[in-house]
Amino acid sequence: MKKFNPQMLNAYFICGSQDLKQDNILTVVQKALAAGITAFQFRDKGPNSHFTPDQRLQAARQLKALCNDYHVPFLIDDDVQLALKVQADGIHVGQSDQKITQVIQSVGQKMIIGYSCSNLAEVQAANQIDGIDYYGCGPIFATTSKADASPVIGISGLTRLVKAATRPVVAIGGIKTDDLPALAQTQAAGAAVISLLTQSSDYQNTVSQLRTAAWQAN
Ligand code: TZP
Ligand code: MG
Repeated sequence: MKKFNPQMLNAYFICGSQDLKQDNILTVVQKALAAGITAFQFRDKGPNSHFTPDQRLQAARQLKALCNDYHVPFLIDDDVQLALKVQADGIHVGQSDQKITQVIQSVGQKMIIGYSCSNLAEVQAANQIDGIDYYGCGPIFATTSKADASPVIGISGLTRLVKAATRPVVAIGGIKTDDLPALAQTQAAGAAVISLLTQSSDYQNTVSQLRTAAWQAN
């Protein structure tokens, strides 16, 4: 059964092996969970991933168990087969991943479904599709964590997308703690971050700032 709650978007951590230099992903995610993240997405892909497909599967199983211990939803980026195999709590898909309507058909009843939308046309099209739980909108600012990121939309772009969206929106891309008040003012439901946490020297403090921004209550 899917158990989506918009508050899970408040402090949404995304990570894969490509985002870490020497650290073990289990150690990093454990620290983030202990600090209070509200959702975790395993996004392991691209030429800089350290994992073979078998290692990725093993890591996904271990990360799912870890998130389970903390009662935090475990989502997988893009890979529907992997998500089904490890019985992930959710799947996040982009515009150029497997078609969203197919994803909904494969997992819709049992998994939380997130969908990336980076412009008004994408939000309006997504609004017409039943079964999506939330939109990931961005990149808000320049990011070095995603090579093929869409053009930056800024706070003004995010404001437009949140207004048009019929679902909760999590902001993504280049987000720093100083940006959180402005992001929350757009009535977004939270922030999704990679480097803000992987480069943080104080996970407790960073996650607490993410959690306590004045996000849209829903
Ligand atoms: N999608 C849009 S921007 C982005 C993704 C996965 C990367 C976000 O990483 P960071 O380090 O928080 O900018
Ligand atoms: Mg994707």
